[in-house]
Amino acid sequence: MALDRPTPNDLRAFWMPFTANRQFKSSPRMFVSAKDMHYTTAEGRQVLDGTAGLWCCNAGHCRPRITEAVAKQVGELDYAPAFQMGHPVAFELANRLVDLAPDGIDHAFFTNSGSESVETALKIAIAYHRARGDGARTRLIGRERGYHGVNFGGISVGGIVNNRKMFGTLLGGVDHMPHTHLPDNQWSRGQPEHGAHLADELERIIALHGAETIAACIVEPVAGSTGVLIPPKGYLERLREICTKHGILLIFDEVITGFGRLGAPFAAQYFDVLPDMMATAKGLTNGVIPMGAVLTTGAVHDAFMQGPEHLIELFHGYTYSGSPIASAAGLATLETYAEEDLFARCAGIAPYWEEALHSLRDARHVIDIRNMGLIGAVELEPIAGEPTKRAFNAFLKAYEKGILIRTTGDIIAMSPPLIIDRAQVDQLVGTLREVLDSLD
Ligand code: PXG
Repeated sequence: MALDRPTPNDLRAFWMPFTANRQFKSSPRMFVSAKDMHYTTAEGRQVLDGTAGLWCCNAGHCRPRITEAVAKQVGELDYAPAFQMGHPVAFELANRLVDLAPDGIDHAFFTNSGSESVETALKIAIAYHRARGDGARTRLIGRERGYHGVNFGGISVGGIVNNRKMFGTLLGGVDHMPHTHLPDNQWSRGQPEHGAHLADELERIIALHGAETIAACIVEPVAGSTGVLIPPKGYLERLREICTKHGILLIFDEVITGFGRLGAPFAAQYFDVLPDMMATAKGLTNGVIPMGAVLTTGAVHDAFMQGPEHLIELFHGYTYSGSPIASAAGLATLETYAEEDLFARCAGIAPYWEEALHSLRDARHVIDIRNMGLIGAVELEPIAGEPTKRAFNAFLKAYEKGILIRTTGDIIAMSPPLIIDRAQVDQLVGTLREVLDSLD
């Protein structure tokens, strides 16, 4: 009997991530190549990338230096064991990363994704306190509307109900601060005025559980996936003060804000607030090869460096931590950012981006607009009784009209590669206006 095997073009087998599978497979949208600011579809159409892939291709697509570095590395040293053995490229990349990071950040622990960076940072936080004889500090504090990837720790500290309601009991000992998205801040450009006081909710949680039970507090400096929520003025500074006062580690999830998205290497520098750890990924390799890194202060790292020298200090790591090919991609990516001064370029075009986005204030269905660096969100009035549908329709129409945007709920989020020029900003925003005007 013939097996019912799918043909090569059959779409059944691939269970697509975070995708409306049935909708996609009934009318697929396929990219077959990419260059700089554009994707090419299977039909040969050019689509302007308004989202840097999934917030990761900060230098644009198929950049020669990165492509060549990966090709060279794969032919030279394809893989080397990551445990008890090393290879030079990973050490070089770690050095370059701590040079790029704020003063005080001295070490890099490699992972393969943002989700793994988050898990790694949470585990390091708990183990750090234990290593210092403070083993009761196991509680983790996240925030409503936080996104920290999809693994169990990340969805536990994350504040997105849909990401956890299907998955049963998660990490215990987790609490959440309120999100910072206040109606008073509608139409804010850059950092909103109201809401620094929301950081004091951490004091309330500390009073409830006792500081001696809390290991870490994790936040995205700018929340990306839940619709671009910009921290109110003074909020991150206040969080830092409270964490320092109570001996709690502050973790910035910089998976989106890292590598120039705000016009500085990291949000930590943009806001001038130093966390104890930073979770990174995405732009680290320009999205080319999966890789993440947790960056830590010397104090966090040094707490582990005790006891007999032949013993492993941290029981954690991945087969591909700092793999040669990912490391080569990372190095070439950092070189590309530096060579083209892309973080400064982002800062330079950010005011133009802000003006262009906010020009959509009078477009149909728009109820709020938010921006920072090369991140922007346009929030739509939901269709009554059918949340997310209007934004999803906007995404489909935008794709037909040649621009790639992302939607989350009824919010359109954009994060173009940092090489975008003014004419491309105009095209993105102009097309989006046409799309919004044509929507029910
Ligand atoms: N932390 C943050 C802040 C993120 O934005 C992750 C962790 C997880 O990274 P990985 O590499 O495990 O996916 C993310 C990922 C979107 C979108 O359109 C955002 C992400 C991923 C895919 C889509 O909002 N962020």
